[in-house]
Amino acid sequence: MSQKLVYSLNMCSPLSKVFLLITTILVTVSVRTAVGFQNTANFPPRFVSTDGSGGSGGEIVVRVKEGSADLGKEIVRLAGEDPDGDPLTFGVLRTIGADIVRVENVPVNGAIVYLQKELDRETRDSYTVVLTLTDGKLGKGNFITKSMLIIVEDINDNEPVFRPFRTTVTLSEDSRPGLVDTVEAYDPDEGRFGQVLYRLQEVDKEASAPDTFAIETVEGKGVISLVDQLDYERKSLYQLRILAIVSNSS
Ligand SMILES: [Ca+2]
Ligand SMILES: [Ca+2]
Ligand SMILES: [Ca+2]
Repeated sequence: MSQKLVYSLNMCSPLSKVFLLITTILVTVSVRTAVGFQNTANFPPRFVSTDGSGGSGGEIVVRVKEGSADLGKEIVRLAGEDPDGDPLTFGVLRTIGADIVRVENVPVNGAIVYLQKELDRETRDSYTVVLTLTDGKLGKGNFITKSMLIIVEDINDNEPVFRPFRTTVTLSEDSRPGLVDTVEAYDPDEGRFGQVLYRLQEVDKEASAPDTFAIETVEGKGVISLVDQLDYERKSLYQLRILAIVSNSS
């Protein structure tokens, strides 16, 4: 019994020495790795909110007016921060449509986005551009990105244009008051800027017929009606001039 016990202790002793040695080596390696990691780590920069138009959260939404009013103007200010204090550079990804803006870096860690193209809402009413941010340590072509939605607001820059219509209408003198014809003018602007109203304009005393014909705006169309009796012997030709007008106030 006692012999067996001694033998067993002898076997254990070298094993536990080896085990302790390995453990020590492992601990040393682990410490070196941790120190090395801290020396080369880079924390990426991030966008921060400036005027509430976009922080680290969702996309930035800005509104610009079509036409020349906002051309060259500042549309949004960007700001960023970097946990390591690296200097930051903002930019814009050169995707289709991104050339409508120019990003100018300003100290400290900020940028101003300018509108550099005149926009036409009737051609395109929104753009999404991708803003970029780097601390110079993310590697070539790598950026922190944030999308910016640019909504193009309407101005009243179109006049209504008449769709083809009949220029001559023949009525029998015994026609009863009622519908004569319908005209329509189209204005591509939005809302009231594109809402066409119709009026009859007096051409001259002889030709005009304010009491004989009337026009009403119904669902965007001009409905011309005969509102009086006709008398061929008294008057056989009427000339109507129709105005398509659009309110200029939004
Ligand atoms: Ca950094
Ligand atoms: Ca218009
Ligand atoms: Ca317009």
